[in-house]
Amino acid sequence: MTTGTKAKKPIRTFYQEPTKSYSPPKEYNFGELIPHADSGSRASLIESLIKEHSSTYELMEPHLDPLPYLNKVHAPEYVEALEACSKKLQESEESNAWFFPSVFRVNQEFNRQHVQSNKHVGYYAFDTFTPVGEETFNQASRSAQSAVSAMDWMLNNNESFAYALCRPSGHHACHDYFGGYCFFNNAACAAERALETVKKVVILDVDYHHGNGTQSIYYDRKDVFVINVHADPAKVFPYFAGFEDEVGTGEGEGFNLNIIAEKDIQTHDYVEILENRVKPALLNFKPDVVIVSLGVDTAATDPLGDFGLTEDSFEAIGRFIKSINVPTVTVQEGGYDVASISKYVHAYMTGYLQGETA
Ligand code: SP5
Ligand code: ZN
Repeated sequence: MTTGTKAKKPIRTFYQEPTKSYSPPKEYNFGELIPHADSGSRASLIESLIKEHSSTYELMEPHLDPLPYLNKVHAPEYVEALEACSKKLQESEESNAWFFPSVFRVNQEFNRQHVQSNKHVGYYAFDTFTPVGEETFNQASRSAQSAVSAMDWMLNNNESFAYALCRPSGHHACHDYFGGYCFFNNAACAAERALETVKKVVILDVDYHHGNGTQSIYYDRKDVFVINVHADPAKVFPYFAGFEDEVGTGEGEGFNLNIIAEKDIQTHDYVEILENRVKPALLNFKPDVVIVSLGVDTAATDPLGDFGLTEDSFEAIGRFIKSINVPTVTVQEGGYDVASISKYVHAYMTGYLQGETA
């Protein structure tokens, strides 16, 4: 039998219902309320993938308790505060209650940690457009559960690829504060599961936005090398992190790599960054496992981003990942062109699978 006729393994996809009902209604946009970009309709991503390409994806049940990993990546009092906030909202009179933080701890002289009411959750927040709802804690925990389960499954079964279809996203979530539509850092939780078995992990973040949370969690560590390709933070969110001179600190110095891509960037230049800048650094590190934080808000059609990537670009990114030849868990991050996100994710997976026989 030739390898050409060998049936390809499906993409093992870790995902847990329900998530459509989880839909922040609005976000602040410079003084105005607009429909929230992380709308419940983003959850249709999975339906589209499964319905349109049923032989390519195999739905897997997330099986691993995420709590130990949440408490490792995040401050336990932060995890508790988020749980308490969602619970208080459930107990409130209002149905489908959402709390928008608007008072933050920043660097104030006095910062009393007393999260007794949901109104205090701003202690753990860094922006106004990431509201907390009744289902936020559950949904964010399940999202992390998909990520740790994908990693656990891949390592336990000696497999080389798995996909965690996470929502909400994770890469803006820091050790003890949330923002950028993210609460728990799903990629970091997966990294912590990996480190129980292996020694060195790369997190490659290709979301349009810089993954400030992932960077900050691993900034002083040399066992997790964080590589980010993203839009210029001088111009776009998260504004205060993601510059190229941020290279890590202490033991972690040299194990954080930020690469800023220009507005309107297209396939050729994007792949050149991956091949010429990401690949040598990544391979030189000799990771046992790679985690890809896959945002498809780099697409030309994305309402938040201003990159110029197309379906072909995502295929090329998938082929690139395969060419790295290291076991990989792909974790879903952003992507807000709801009508096309499944097309972009599928293109990435197609590229990966093509790479397999190339
Ligand atoms: C996971 C992820 O991709 N989070 C991104 C959060 C970025 N939020 C920036 C929102 C500010 C811009 N307001 C939207 C205007 C839409 N036209
Ligand atoms: Zn993003």
